[in-house]
Amino acid sequence: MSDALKQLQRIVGDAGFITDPERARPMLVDERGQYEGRAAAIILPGSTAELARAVRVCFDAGIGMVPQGGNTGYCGGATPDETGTQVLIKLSRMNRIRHIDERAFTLTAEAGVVLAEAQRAVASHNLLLPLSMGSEGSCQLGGNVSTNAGGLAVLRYGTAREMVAGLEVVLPDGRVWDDLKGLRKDNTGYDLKQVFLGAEGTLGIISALVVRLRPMPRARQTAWLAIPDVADAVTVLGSLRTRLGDCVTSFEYISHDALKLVLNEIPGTSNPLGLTGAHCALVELAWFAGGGELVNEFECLLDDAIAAGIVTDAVVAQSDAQRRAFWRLRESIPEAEKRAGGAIKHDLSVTIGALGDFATDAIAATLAAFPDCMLSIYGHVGDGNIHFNVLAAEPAAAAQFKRENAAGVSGLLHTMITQRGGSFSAEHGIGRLWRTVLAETADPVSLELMQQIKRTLDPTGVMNPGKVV
Ligand code: FAD
Ligand code: 2HG
Ligand code: ZN
Repeated sequence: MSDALKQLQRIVGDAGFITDPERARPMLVDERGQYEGRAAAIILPGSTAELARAVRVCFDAGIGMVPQGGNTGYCGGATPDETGTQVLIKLSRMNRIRHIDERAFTLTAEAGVVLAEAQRAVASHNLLLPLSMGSEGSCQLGGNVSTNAGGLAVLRYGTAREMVAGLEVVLPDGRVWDDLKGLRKDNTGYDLKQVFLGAEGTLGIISALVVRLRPMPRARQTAWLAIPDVADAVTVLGSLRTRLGDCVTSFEYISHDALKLVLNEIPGTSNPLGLTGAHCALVELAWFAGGGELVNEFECLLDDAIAAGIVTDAVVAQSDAQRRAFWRLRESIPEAEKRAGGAIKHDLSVTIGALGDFATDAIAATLAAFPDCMLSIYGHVGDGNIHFNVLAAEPAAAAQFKRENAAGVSGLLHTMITQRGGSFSAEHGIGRLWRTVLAETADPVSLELMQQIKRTLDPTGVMNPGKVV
């Protein structure tokens, strides 16, 4: 073992130094099984001080460092490369909640706190941490803000970036930047935290953060709608927002084939509206007061939409169990895709008004070029963001289908979305997966600025090398 590795072991102790290959393996393979890396060591620091000392050792020795949270990211950003020279820094032991401030509506926590645990902790104070996604049982706050995660309630509450009131970051040379004051207003110079949010661990390791919370709504209503297509979903959402305002928290689209995949692959699921062959939307409203009027207005709106033919049928959840069953259908789509052999995945966004036409054209173009595929299209229509996932028609052919068609399918869809001024990675980031696409498609000045920021904060390139830029 090199001197540097021996120093790391001394800093984090035996509890924080993993050598057992069985324990190491799940941390060296990414969520989608696209990358398998090797590491010189895997360390789990127990505090910011330990993390900072460990980073300093790596910096001095010129060792590349790869931060990892829950390892649920989609772009291989948390996986070391294949050389076996990098050190994987896993944040799981830094999982303490430091403070919940009921008057300031903030949570101060270490970066390794699992999102669902943070949600539960603040809920016991009648507060809401509005970030929510299918991976919340495993992903960590540090990973969430490092990917600027989106999820299921961006429509009302914004992406992870908008929930951050303060950060503590260990910089690539081991210095600690402490900005955990949690101020609502602070215009003293540049807002430095923005640079680290969504940086996917390439500029420093987030060790703690202050998260903005919301009051816990007193009531909510969840409905499952059958709709003709994405364009109609966008129209329905427009009416919802105009007539009900900001109480619309989620508006998720689920294509008929995505729903069919879940019903086939996930035991215990059933179609809330019977097998009508329609596409669906999952709508959730949440409010504090004036619920009677809201519920009436929502029912009138659904009647009007049905009369106009933009909704063909609707069911409102009558219990929490039914609400959870609706959400399970939506959140199980990634797992259903996995069970069907996996998908060539895309995370696309355009301005919401352009989403309907984009979906129609992209479906036609993909089916024309790849007639042997199955499309699983779903996602956060309220944010102009859909997951346009392409699978082999037969699960048995999935591996070969993905191998032979991934470049062609993704090239087609990324070209189409770029031509429409959209984004080829709306919420999942760049990591290792889309680094070349970013380099090829980004505005040259944007790319130059990103590279300059990287060089300024990480001049020797030791922080998550080979990711993003
Ligand atoms: P990791 O996967 O461990 O890391 C992700 C990136 O962040 C890596 O580049 C890593 O180096 C870096 N990183 C991690 N921790 C730190 C830290 N403390 N400091 C600096 N860098 C760090 N994403 C969405 O946006 N919306 C969704 O709706 C959504 N749904 C999902 C559903 C499922 C079933 C799954 C499997 C994933 C989903 N994701 C979604 C993707 C993923 O869960 C999110 O990107 C999540 O924020 C990643 O958090 P993590 O802790 O797992 O990060
Ligand atoms: C979701 O919205 C996630 O469920 C995952 O962002 C999307 O698996 C996917 O393609
Ligand atoms: Zn998503």
